[in-house]
Amino acid sequence: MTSDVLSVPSGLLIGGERITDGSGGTHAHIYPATGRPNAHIRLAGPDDIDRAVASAWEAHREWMSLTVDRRRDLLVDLADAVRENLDDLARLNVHDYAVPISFAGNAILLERFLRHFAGYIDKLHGATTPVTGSFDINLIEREPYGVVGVITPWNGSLVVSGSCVAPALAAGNAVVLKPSEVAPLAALRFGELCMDVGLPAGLVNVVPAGPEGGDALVRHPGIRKIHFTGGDATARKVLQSAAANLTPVVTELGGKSANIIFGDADLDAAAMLSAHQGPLMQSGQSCACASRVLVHESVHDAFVEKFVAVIQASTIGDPLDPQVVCGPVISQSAADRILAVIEQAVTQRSGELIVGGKRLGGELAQGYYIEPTVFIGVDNASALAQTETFGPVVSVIKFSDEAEAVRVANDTNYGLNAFVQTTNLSRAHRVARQLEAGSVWINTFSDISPQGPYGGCKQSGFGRTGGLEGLHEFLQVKNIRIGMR
Ligand code: TXE
Repeated sequence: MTSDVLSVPSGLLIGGERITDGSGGTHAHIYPATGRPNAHIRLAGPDDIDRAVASAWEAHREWMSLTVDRRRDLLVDLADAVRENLDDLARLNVHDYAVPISFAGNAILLERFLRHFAGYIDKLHGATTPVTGSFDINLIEREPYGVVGVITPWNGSLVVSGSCVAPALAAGNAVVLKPSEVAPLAALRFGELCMDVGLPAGLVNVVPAGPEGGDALVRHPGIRKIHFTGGDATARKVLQSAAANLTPVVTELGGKSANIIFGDADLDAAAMLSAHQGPLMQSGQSCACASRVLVHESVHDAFVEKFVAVIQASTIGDPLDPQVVCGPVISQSAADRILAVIEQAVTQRSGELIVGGKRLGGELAQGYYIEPTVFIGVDNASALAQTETFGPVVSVIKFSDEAEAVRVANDTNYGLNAFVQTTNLSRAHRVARQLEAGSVWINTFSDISPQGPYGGCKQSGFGRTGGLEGLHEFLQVKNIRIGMR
């Protein structure tokens, strides 16, 4: 199981330059599939953040001095460069967080977001309105913030970067992108592509950093908006720090998504989707993990049998093996935390453990591998069903009617995604409108697209990425009134 890393900049990208002496110290990047370091990353400290913000302001002014068609074409060039380097980016995704190469191709979303939002640049327009009681002219304009900070989690850093950086640039902003210290590699490569295609130096600065560097970014007076993606615990710290300058923040947080299997569902399709959207995809380390599977009593046993069969037939192992669909979890501490969740659920009889529950040994012993794990008969009030596990652990809960399914699905502090498996069109629409979730996926995976606004409600955050809503997050409205006396 190799962990040799492709050549990546082991530094920061600030103002179009590679800074190898970041003041945030050096982070030994551990490859989760082997438990061994595969890169040493210089992290940004507060002074590096300050340099990045200053260079971003210069780049913003240069970016806005270009015509809309020139900005559009540069973003299209960046999308082309991402497509040309997709294999490299996918492999760096693997080296970042050991996501299986079979899934790492989701880096294509970065290209899709860039190409999609490039298309807005020469179409962004304002409006004029009449004025009550006057013949003045009233203009409504949408303007960029100037410099925005984007903070991304370790999982799906390219997808999250794409969903934030693309609209931010299209709106006219410069960006200081802070990937997680745990997964900086692919983001740094993306930063290099920004330089290669000729974006103004400093338009996209990539500054891997931990909490200290992240906090310095949030508190920086030169940062006019923050887009944060991560856990709700960290989000609370970010919001407290952002209060210092009353900096607006968008938050994309965790989830505990319900996946409702109705009696009329195609059980084979539902079992396949539930297994991959549940414990298998990114080893359940996804905000969109369908971690609570609600099954109608009429099909419960038949579904569970099929569900377990799909999981047990899946290949777990080396992320660089194209046959592998489930890799390790991100770290030793994550493995310890997830195993403790499983142990607590067994001890407290939160449900019946029917599959998995242990760390994998043998040739996988060096990596942080946990068996995909399924509990049935789970009490939705238990910690197992209420707390985001962020690992390959799912809870199966039986329900008897639609109203109960909706009630249980909504009985959570989160509200990011929900999934519905049914062949009844009326039920699909009826249930989708009752579910407290920012995104509802009916008979399909959470296949994020640039057109669909993505985000949560309740403690899954606020604000959106994608769609026109995602673009407007990076624009602020100005009203201009011209007196015609
Ligand atoms: O999050 P963390 P992680 C969520 C997922 C899970 C979490 C896991 O549900 O809850 O993210 O990702 C930086 N000030 N989503 O462990 O620890 C940190 O360096 C400023 C939801 O990475 O919250 C990292 O870059 N920044 C998502 C980022 O915050 C700070 C999809 C997130 O770190 C900081 C993917 C501080 N004080 C994961 N402390 C979605 N909704 O789309 C840390 N950071």
